[in-house]
Order: sequence, then C-alpha cells, then structure tokens
Amino acid sequence: MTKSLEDMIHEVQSFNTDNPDYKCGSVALLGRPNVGKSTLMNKIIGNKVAIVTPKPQTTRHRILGIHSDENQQIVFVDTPGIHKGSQQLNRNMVKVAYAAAEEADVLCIMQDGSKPLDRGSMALIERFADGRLDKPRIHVINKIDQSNKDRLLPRLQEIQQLDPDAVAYVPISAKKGSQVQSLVQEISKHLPQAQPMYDPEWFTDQSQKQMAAEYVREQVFLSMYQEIPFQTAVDIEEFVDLGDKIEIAAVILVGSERHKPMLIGKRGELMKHIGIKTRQGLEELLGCKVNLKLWVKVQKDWFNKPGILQDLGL
Ligand SMILES: Nc1nc2c(ncn2[C@@H]2O[C@H](COP(=O)(O)OP(=O)(O)OP(=O)(O)O)[C@@H](O)[C@H]2O)c(=O)[nH]1
Ligand SMILES: [Mg+2]
Repeated sequence: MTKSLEDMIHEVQSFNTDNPDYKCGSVALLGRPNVGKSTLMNKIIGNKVAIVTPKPQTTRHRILGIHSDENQQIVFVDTPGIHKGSQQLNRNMVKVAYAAAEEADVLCIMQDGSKPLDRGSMALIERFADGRLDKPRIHVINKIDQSNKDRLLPRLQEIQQLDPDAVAYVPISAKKGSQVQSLVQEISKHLPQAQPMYDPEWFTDQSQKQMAAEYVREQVFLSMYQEIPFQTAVDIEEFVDLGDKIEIAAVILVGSERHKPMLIGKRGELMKHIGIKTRQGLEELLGCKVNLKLWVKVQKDWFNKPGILQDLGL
C-alpha cells in the first residue's frame, strides 16, 4: 500500500545536513512517451507522485519527485514524453521536457527496452549525444521484465553506438523495481556536493490541489479511448480542507460538444465510475474522506488556445 500524504509529512526524518559531503542535484527523466519515466520516479520516491497510464502523453508538465536520505537529495524532474504533435499543447509539453534537460545536473534518457529502437528514439538519443548540453548522460533501458538477453544486448549496443560518451547504460524494470537501486547509485556518483534544496520531508513540489486534478485526469485517461483523453483537461474549482474531510469540485474540460456525452456515458455511468475511482485514490493519498463533485464543460479547442493553456498551467 502506498503511504498517505499525511503519513509522509509526519514521518519526520532528520538528516544531518551539516555533512560537508552531502550531495544534492536534479535529474531530468527524459524520453519518448510511454517509456516509463513516471513509473520510475514513483518507484524511487515510494509514492504516486505522478500519474501513470498505458496511454502515451500522460504526463503534461514538469513534476518533481524528491528523494532524500542521509547522504544525498536527488530531485527527479519527470517530464512529458518527447513527441511530435500538431497542437499547441503538444508543442508546450515538448518545450517543458527540453527546458528540464537544460536545467538539470544529470540527464536520464529512457527507452522502452521491450521494443526495437524506432527512428524517433534514435533521433532523441542523437540529439542529446551531440554534447551541446555538457552534462552526464545515463541511458536507462526500461521494461526488461518484458524482454530477454537476446533482445536486450543488441539494443544496449545500439544505444552505446549512438551515444558512446554517456556515463552509463542501465537496464531496469521500473515497474518491478529491478536494478532501480543500481540506477540511483549511478546517479549519485554524478551529483554535485551541495546542501538540500528542499525540506527532506517533502517528496514533491505539487500542491494537493494539483495532485487532485492529476488523479481525475488519470481516471479519464484510463476510462476513455481514441482522441478523447488527449483532448481533456481538469481544472479544480474548489478545494476545501474541513479537517476530517476535503471537498473538491473539479471541471473536466473537453474540446468538442460531441465528447461531452461520451465522457458522461449512458445515464451518467462513466462519470460516476471516474468519480468513484478518483475519490478512492485521493482518499488514500490525502489520508481522509473526500467529497468529489465532477462536471464536464465544453471549451472548444482549448488545447490550441494559449490563454486557456496558461490558466491550466500547461
Ligand atoms: N512491463 C513493464 N511496464 C512498465 C514498466 N515501466 C512502466 N511500464 C508501463 O508503461 C506504461 C507507461 O508508463 P508511464 O510511467 O506512464 O510512462 P511515461 O514515460 O511517464 O509516459 P508519458 O507520461 O506519456 O511520457 C504504463 O502502463 C506502465 O505501467 C516496466 O518496467 N515494465
Ligand atoms: Mg509520465
């Protein structure tokens, strides 16, 4: 079971930050959509900081996951998958990923090791391999639980050929946790000596309200098909903490009139399902009862409107 936000906050850990050898730095998690970046961050942090779904383009903004122990603080920066898309939203997402790479101390460039390297993945490796960003690059080959030695070895060699100057090539399974500790150790080697940037009790920079919006969107992604999830956003209109329970009112934005009835479902059943699943997840995260009200609102082509994207933090 994952720890509630409350548990994490009360789990006071006092690290000796007077330690002159203490290390602290940020690590950008980069890659094509769906390779497992958010899964890896959640695994290392030990909590669901970022939502995960089987659909590509799940992550839309930069999300911090903070791992602190007595020797180091690693600030993971989960990023949207790098892809080509015609909408303003897609272009903004890709910009976020490249900006995170510019700011980070270490780059983790991730591939789905269960599939052959496609042209997009190769281009991505080459883009970072050109050394324009003078930072240590670690190539992470994920989903090894769905691969085998015969397939993995040639993939590793291919990546090595595309980027021979990377500091490491680490095969992992983010989902199962295999080799994740070795990856953390490898990252540690490249962190600068510095005092922690964040309070060691924190595990993310997101507010509860932001996480609530993401939890609603996760359920929309899991429940809807075709283009609908990609043209849906969530805005929290009300978030009231009453001590023993939290009242949340969320609006689900859709980009066209015809998506509204599809999202609501027959007699509102789909919406009810999304509401129940979100509430269960939020109660576990927030450690208290949650009252959740959901509405669907049509905002034509919101994903191409800079003003709305800005309001949504996208
Ligand atoms: N079998 C297997 N599946 C994995 C592994 N890591 C992630 N997945 C699955 O891959 C899918 C995508 O995972 P995410 O963590 O959302 O991928 P992402 O790179 O963050 O995707 P975007 O946010 O869309 O860029 C989910 O269904 C995960 O459960 C792994 O190690 N093994
Ligand atoms: Mg993600």
